[in-house]
Parts: sequence; C-alpha cells; structure tokens
Amino acid sequence: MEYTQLTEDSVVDYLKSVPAAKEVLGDLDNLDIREIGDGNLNFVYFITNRSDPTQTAVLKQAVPFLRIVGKDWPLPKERMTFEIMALEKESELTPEHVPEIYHSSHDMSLVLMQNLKDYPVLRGQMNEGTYFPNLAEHVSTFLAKNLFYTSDWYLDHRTKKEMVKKFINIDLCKITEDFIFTHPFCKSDTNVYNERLTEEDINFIHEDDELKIHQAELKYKFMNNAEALLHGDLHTGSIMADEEKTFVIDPEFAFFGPAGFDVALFIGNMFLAYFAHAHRQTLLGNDPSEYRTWILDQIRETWNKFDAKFESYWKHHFEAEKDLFWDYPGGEKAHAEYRRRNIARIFDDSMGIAGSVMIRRILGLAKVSDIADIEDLDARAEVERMGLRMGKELIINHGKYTTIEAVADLATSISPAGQAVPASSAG
Ligand code: SR1
Ligand code: MG
Repeated sequence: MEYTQLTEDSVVDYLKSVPAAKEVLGDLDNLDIREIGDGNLNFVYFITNRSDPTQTAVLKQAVPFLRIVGKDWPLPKERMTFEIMALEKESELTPEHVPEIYHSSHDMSLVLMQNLKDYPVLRGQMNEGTYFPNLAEHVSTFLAKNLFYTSDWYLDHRTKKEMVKKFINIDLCKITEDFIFTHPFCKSDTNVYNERLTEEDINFIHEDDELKIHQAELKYKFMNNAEALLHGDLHTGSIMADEEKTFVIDPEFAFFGPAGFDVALFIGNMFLAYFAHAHRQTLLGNDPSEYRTWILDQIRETWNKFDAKFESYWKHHFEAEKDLFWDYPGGEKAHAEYRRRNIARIFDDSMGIAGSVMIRRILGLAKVSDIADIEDLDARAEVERMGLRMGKELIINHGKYTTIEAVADLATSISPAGQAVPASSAG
C-alpha cells in the first residue's frame, strides 16, 4: 500500500484492510479514535471499541517530518522500519517488557500494538511522586538481555554484521549526534534556555576547553562503536509502568552503538528526576528525602543488577561454548578478568554519556517535563544548575568514578537528598 498520512478520520478505513485489526478491535464500524501523540516525532492514535473498552489498540505512524518542529524539518518516515525491527528483536529477548505487536507496515510506516493505557508513562508518574518497586529489576533485565545478546560476545560474526547493516539508522543517529552531543554544548539556534539562567550559567558549559574535548570524544564514541543493538532513546518517557509491570516503548532510534548509551539515557534521566524533586516534593507537601532516596536507590540498583545480569549471561554463554582462545590452564580466570574490564568500560561510557544527556535536557531543544514544567522559573533554574554541574563533572571526570555508589554520592554532594528547593518569592 502506498504511504498516506493517516488522520483520526482515515484510521478506520485503513484498519479495514488489516486482518489482525478485526480480531483485536471487533466491530471496526464502532471505534473511537483519538490522536494522543505528545512526543517529538510521531502521530499516535488511541483506538477503542465503543461497546467494549477491552477491545483496544494503539496505532503509531511516522510522518515525513519532525513533529516538534513541523513540516520545515523533513525526517524520513522510514524510521518506523527501525522501530519495527527493534520491537521484533526486543520481543524475542524480553517479551515481558515490550508491547505486543498486532500488525506492522513498512510501507505505511506504522505499527498497531497493545494499548498500554493501564501503564502510564513513567516520567509523568514520577513527577507525581509515585514509587515503582520493580523498576530497577525490570529495566536492568531489559538492558542486560538486549545489550548482551546482540553483542559480538554472544552473536556469531555474520549474524552480528548483518544486523549492524540492517540497523544503519542514519537520520535518527544524526538527531542524537546534534541534539544530545553537539547543539546543547554551543550557541546553537536550536537551544532553548530558561530565561532565569544567566550567561555565566550557560557559558559554564559552552566555553570550557576540557568539557568540549571530552564531549567531542563521547560523540565520537557514539558514532564509532557498533557494540550492541541499542534502543537509542531509553529515557523515562519511553517507559510505561505500574507497580508490577514495566514496558519499554518507542525504539525508533535503534542502531548498533556503545552499550553504555542506553544505560546512560536511563540513569541520566533518573538523576534529572532526583534534582527536580528537590523542588517537586515541596510542591507535593513532602519532605524531599524519602522520594529522592528512592530515586537514588533505583539508580544504584539498576546499574548493580545490570552488571550482575550481563556478566551472568556472558559467563553462562562462555561455559557453554568455550573458545579455543581461552582454553588453557588459567583461561577461565583470564576470561573472568576480561569480562570485568569490559563491564567496567561500559560503566565508564555510561557515566560520561549520562553527563551529556543531563545537559542536553537543560540547554537543548527537547526538554524533560520533570524540570521544564516547574512553573517557578527561579526554582527551576536552581534545579537546572544542579544538573549542569553534575553533567559537566561526569563528562570531564567519568573515569574517576568507578562505582555507581560514587556517582550517587556526587549527586548528593551537589544536592543532599533532604535539601529542598523552595518556591522563590518572585515565583
Ligand atoms: C529534536 S527532538 C529529539 C529528541 O526527541 C526524542 O524523544 C529523542 O530524545 C530525541 O533526542
Ligand atoms: Mg520517543
């Protein structure tokens, strides 16, 4: 079928050409269709059978431009092909953490999938101060399985290279190269600043030689290290959850890059939430320490569980298929050391990139509601300065922090968990 951009009015006609739609949604002449996309890139339709709300699905379609900017910023709609391929791979490796796919079409750049309406977006729920007892457990499994089982440490040489070839995602990688690794670090027209940040706050990032050099190195690593299949945009807005289940959505940025990148996106966004709650918890009428301590616990647990799971998948695989290379007295011990060094290097990459992620959400175009929705601009600026300080320290000195506990201590040295950012008198 030739591509057409769907609207609320044309979704039903399209669904009538999809056999799976009837099975999932029942009577296709009795559907309620609502466009609910609030992301930066795509259109998302919520579809429900008016007589039976359990018959429901979500249709996501890519359009040939960047939605947040408009038609003036063309972006190939073929990005949906990467999302479909990534969802297929993630469904193989971690079916419990991705939505069920009912139908997909590369030609129409769309996917029809499970409606996760009972699992709201994690970021919004965290803004309200909700706790998720399984978050670290689930996110660490998603990360460890998808990253280990798509790396050269598991796949054979041909499968891996064929996959790398399939996942050359030029245009969305360019968005990341620009909007995470470049524009926020210089005087780009795409940046958007809280008006209460001073020139000094901004030049703290834009005019520091060491920061520039380290940031350029992180970007180079992103562009040249096809280590594992990444989700590519794994921030807290790409996670939907309740107390029991956790789903990761939206992998259109998928490509083969440094394994630490996905870890960095999640952990960097969690640190931003930690800083935002210095103010948010006061608005909610709470002492900030309880919720902020929970966030730090999740950060520590996510890394530590990821580390243990990644290593155990690797160890298990090594034992099953011991390579001639390591088959000598002492070889197993040497392999264990090789594993440790690689996981330590993934940690180091993750912490450096987490610094970039934090700064891009403060100075760059695409914000996070945790901070950007703080109405009191002075309080927001105070929170933003915390993120800028931590981001800069991680970009320059990530090598100094060898444990996640040390990185969490860095966050508390910038803002202790019990410290509140109260409303400013100016508001
Ligand atoms: C220009 S907007 C780009 C951002 O939106 C997506 O959600 C990704 O985070 C991307 O970096
Ligand atoms: Mg997204």
